[in-house]
Formats: sequence, C-alpha cells, structure tokens
Amino acid sequence: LAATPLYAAPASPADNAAYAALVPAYVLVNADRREGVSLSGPWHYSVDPYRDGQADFLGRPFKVSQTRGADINVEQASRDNPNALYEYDLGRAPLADIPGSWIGYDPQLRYYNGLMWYQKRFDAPAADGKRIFLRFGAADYRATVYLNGQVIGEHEGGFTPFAFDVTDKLRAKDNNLVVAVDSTRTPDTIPPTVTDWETYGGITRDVTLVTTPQTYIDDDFIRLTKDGRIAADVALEGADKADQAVEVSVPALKLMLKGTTGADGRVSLSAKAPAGLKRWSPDTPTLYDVRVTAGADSLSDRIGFRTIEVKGSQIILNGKPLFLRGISLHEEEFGPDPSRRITPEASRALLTEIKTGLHGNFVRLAHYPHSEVTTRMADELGLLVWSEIPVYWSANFTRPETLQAAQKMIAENILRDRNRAAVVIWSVGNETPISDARNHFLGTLAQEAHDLDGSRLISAALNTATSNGPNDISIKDPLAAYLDVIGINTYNGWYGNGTLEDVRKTVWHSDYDKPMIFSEFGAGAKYGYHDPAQQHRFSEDYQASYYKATLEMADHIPFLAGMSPWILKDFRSPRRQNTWQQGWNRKGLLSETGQRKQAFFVLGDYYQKKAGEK
Ligand code: GCB
Repeated sequence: LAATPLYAAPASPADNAAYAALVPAYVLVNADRREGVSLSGPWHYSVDPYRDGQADFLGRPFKVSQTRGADINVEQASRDNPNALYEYDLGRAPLADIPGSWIGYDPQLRYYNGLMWYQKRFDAPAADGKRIFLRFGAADYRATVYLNGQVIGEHEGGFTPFAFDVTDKLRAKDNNLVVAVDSTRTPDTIPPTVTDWETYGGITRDVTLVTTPQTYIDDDFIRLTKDGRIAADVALEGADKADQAVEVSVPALKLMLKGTTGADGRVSLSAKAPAGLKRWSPDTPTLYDVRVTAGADSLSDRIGFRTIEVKGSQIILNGKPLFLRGISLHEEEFGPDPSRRITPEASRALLTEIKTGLHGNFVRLAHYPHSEVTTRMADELGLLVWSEIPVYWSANFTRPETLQAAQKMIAENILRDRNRAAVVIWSVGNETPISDARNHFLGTLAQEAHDLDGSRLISAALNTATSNGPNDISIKDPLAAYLDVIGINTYNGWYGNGTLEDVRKTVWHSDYDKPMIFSEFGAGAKYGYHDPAQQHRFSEDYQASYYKATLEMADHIPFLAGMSPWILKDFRSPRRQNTWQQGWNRKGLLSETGQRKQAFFVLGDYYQKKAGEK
C-alpha cells in the first residue's frame, strides 16, 4: 500500500482545484446557532415509486417546468380550468412533521425505498440587505431542491448538511419549496444497497433559512494545538472578503486574537493558551464562549480545548494516556418505533445511559455522521466521539464517482464538526474487504481527513485480522499503516464456531506500534429471555457470558486502548428476522425501549473498575 500514490495533498487546501470540487460550496459553520428561521414543522408529502414526477411514462426526463418541482398550485390551476388533469396535488397531499423519516408519519412506508416529494409554502424573512441560505441538516439519500419552480441544487449523501444561497430566488410571500428525496441505494452509493440497518428515508434533520451579512464568516476552525496554542483559521465568503479585520475572542480567558484576511478571505491566528485554561475532558467538559467577528458578521460558539495524540500503542488525551470506555450507537431514539428524530432530549437520554449508566467516556457514532445535536450534546456531557462516514461492506471501490461522493461526505462531516472537542476520531470505513482498490479508496479518505483536520486521529473499523489458529490472531490489514488508531470488529464466540472458552484464551499480535481498539464486539439477546442453565443464544445469559469472556480476552492485549462494543440499544434491521429478532438487531445492551439487559451490568461494572484504575 505504501507505494500506492495517495491523494496529493496541497499545501493549502483552499488553493487546490481538486479540493474545491470536493468541499461544499458553503460550510456555514455553526449554522445551528446562527440567526435564521426554521422551516421545520408541517410539510406535504407525496410518494412517487415510478418517478412520474421526473419523467414521462416512457421514461423520457421532463424539463424542469414539467416536473413536480414546477411552481404549480394544482388547486388554483383546477379552479382556473375545471377540466385540467393532474395526477398529483402536492398542496393538498398529507402532512408530515419535518424533520423525520417517512416511517414516522406513514408506518406503511417502513420498507419503501424510492422517491418522495415534499412541499412547503412560506413567506420569506425580511432580507434587509442580508444574504439568505436554505440549509438542510440532512436528507436521506439524494435530494433535488426546487424553489419557486427552479432547481436550486442537488445533494448526494444522507447524513451531512448542505446549503444553497437563495437570496435572489426568494419572493416576499408564498414561496414554493419542493424537495424530491430519493432514498434508493445502489451498489454505487455510500452506503451501498445492503447494510445492517434500516434506511430511514426522508428529510431527517432540520431545514432552516439562515441569514448572514453579504460578506460573512463561512468557516472557522478553532482548537488547542499540540504545542499549547489556541489557533483559529477563519474563512470569509462574499465580495468584501479580502482585507477584513477578524477578531476571535474568548472572554473568560481574556484572550483576543486579531488579524486581517488575505485576498482569499482567509486568516490564521494563534496565541499561547492562557495559563488559566481548563482543558475539556470527559471528567471536566469545560466549554468556553468564543466569539468570532469579521466586518458585519459575528458568530458565537461554545468550544472546548483539549489535545488528542497517540504514543506507541497509547491514546493520549491532554498529555495523559486514557482507555476508551465506549459503546457503539445507531442514530435511533428510544422507543418501539424510532424514526431518526434526534432532539436534544432524545440525544441526552441516549448519551446519559453511556456516561452515567455504563460509566463510559466514549461513543462510536455508527455508521454515518449523526446529527449535530448529538455531537454538541457529547461536548456538553463529556463523551469522546468516534465519527464515521458510511463506507460500508461492499462499497464500490473501483468507481471514481463513488470515491468522490465519499470524499465530499467526509469533508462535509469534518467541516461541520471540527470545533467539537468531543470528536477525537474520524473513521473512513467499516468492515471493507482488502483489495488494492479498497486500500487506495480508504487511504485517500484517510489522507484527506488528515489534511482537513490534523488535530484528530484517523481510524477505520477493520474485520480483517488474520487468524493463525483457533486462539491466535494477528492484525495484517495493510490499511493499518495509514491509521492512527486501528479499529477491529471481533465477533468470536458469536459468529463462527468458536466457544467462549476459545475467546478467553485468544492471543492477539500486531505488526504495528499503534493503539488498537475493539470498534465492535457483541452478541444478540432478547430482553427478558433468561436461560441460565443452557445459555442458548439470544438469551440475556449468553450475552452476559459472551461479554465476560471477551472482556477477559481484552485484558490480555497490551496494545488495546479502548473499545466500543456493539451496541447500546437494539436497532431496526430488515436482515434480522428470527423469532427473537422480528426486524431488530438484538445486540443492544438495552432493549429498544431502554430496559437494561444483564450484559449492560457486566460492561458497566468493568468500566467502573477501569475508571477507578486511571
Ligand atoms: C458488524 C457491522 C454492524 C452489524 C454488526 C452485527 O460487524 O459493522 O453494522 O450490525 O456487525 O450485528 O452483525
């Protein structure tokens, strides 16, 4: 792999055309705390499995003026011409409560994967000479956005934000916003067709009209560097972005950084961190009010300062080694019918189970970027975060467009969250089979993540440890050379024929002087099914015994720096249909409604002991 040419990193990403094609047109950093108007709430929705709204009955694509995104008010048009024929009527279609996946408002659509039309009418906020952006927190998987009968843009990728400048496209009254959301996955999408989770198509995160001055702060990256400085890279967008005075202040630390943007609208500032700085950590999740001002624009954020590094096989937070006491989490709120509606309350409930219930300090946000609500909550509660993009299983590693989609996705994820102290690891993929094409694909993403954010660790969840015999495993994946932390998913004792006795005795070797974490291990159990004597699979007892055996194995691995077992709570998966599962992956330590299984206490006790050892 070392000989494979990777993505050529430019000295300054901003100067490089290749980067320009990959990073989003507008970062709109801190968008969730900016001035704006929410468009969340009631939207009409209308299902379109044959894509009739985009092409005629022979599949010939419509011109925009003939699509369902055209600015047609069918009710009005039918009044004007009572004989007019329309086979759709978005303005009188049923109402959905946005954000949220369609199964949240139409349970019949549980396994629907295809095109859905959404429509919202709204009056524009007063422009007052400002710029107005239409921002989507996420729409799963592909979105085409029409405003007042025009296509204003498209976006691929179900879990990252995107925004369009609509300043000149809004009318004062009765704007017609139509979004075609297509949840179809193919072998070329990220993730590909088959995953072990449900798709949850729809407009899944908030939609907002964000207002900014004409020239505004599009991006800032504020952090504590390894050599003890507070650094800020600020990028302005707009006609007056050059030669602007920029100030970054942290009033509680009496810290003020000042500078002037260059011709490219960017400036990099830094100063020695004040002696009184309280570093962010899971035990002390101190956040500071930080204000960035430039010209007429001003942003306020809550930012923590900490460093994260590796040294040999250790992970070092703020200069001290630390064991990651984690768990994996899908983006599903508690309850019998999750619909990916992550509110601060839902996120707090989930993360609190990890932090106080399990005595954890770490969460793997699997298998895609979770809501910014969650990464902010992790900052506030004090939980380290592994953040990943859904390059999963059989992703198409040979197709350049698929690589570009993944590159764009990781850029969008990093640019959204690189001011969150909680996030310490960017992961580029999960359980991908080794091949030259895959090594190049993931190596490229690892390199890009490093270029966009040199202050965090890069990892991937690998399942490609080599077994040298029933109880002897070596890490051989060549991708490990490109990672700061090696993630390994291990399921011995659940998948395969090995017994729990084999698991206990297993010895691990690594060719790399790097930290390894178990990014996954787990076993299924139906809450309430007890079988202490037989220990059949899917009993709580077997799951608890499996955890005990795996933790015993873990204790004998000198280079193990943490773990995020699979998974906090049961989650929906159409692949899981046996009598215990009924459409749920039952590897949760909690049932779908939050009841604790026996294994929850096994891991909680283990972590409590580990926390005491530090
Ligand atoms: C894995 C996958 C995860 C699955 C899990 C399982 O290795 O990364 O997405 O849900 O195993 O339950 O098999």
